[in-house]
Amino acid sequence: MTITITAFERSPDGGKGLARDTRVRWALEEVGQPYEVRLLSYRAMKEPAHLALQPFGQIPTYEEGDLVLFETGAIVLHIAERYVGLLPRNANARARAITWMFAAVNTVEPPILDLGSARLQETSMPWYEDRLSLVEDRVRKRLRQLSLRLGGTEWLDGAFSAGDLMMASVLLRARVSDLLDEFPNLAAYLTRAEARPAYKRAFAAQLAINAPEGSAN
Ligand code: GTB
Repeated sequence: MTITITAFERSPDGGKGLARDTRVRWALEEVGQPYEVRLLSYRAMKEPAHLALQPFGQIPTYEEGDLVLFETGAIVLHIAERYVGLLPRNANARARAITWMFAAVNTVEPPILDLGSARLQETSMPWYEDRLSLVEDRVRKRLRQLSLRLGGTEWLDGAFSAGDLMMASVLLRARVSDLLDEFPNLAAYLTRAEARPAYKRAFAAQLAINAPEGSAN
């Protein structure tokens, strides 16, 4: 059955892989499933046809036969459950990998997103510098906790899993702020994740669409 995802016609990041279709592409590459991409303009994302698939007018979505999903956590979990390669067979190990997926989107990602919004939208506010340092400290707190748990291990819990895929996807946004470099084991973890052939294919696919003219090679 054909899998179709949606993505930005042109991502605001110009192909840095920060838009969330990248994590879905990555999951599909890890499990070896081909997929098609429907590119959407910002306006098309707000039209009824797309709102019927994604009530918040966002990308990505996932279509497979008559199944339509949104929310990257749910999409990656679905891919990991349907195809082999992203979740361990052992029931407890599987539950722990899923726990890391939730930790990524529910506990680590929110302060990182908040930092991104502050830097993008609040720079002209008189309280910007004060708030920035508070928000940065909230990110640092989560990164420190994650760094302590990861320690010197390769992945979060045994073999690479959907938990690592989601966590690495979230950390990519933290790297933009340089805070990640304060935690060398997390920076190395992210580098390991990006070195995976499946990630490289996913990154290249989104870059081919989003890179400024002539810079994709
Ligand atoms: N919780 C949802 C999920 O995980 O699926 C969030 C989806 C989401 O935020 N989608 C964004 C979107 O559609 C694109 S990925 N935004 C348009 C809107 O809300 O109207 C977020 C994103 C966008 C741009 C960059 N960038 O340029 O660096 C990075 C990440």
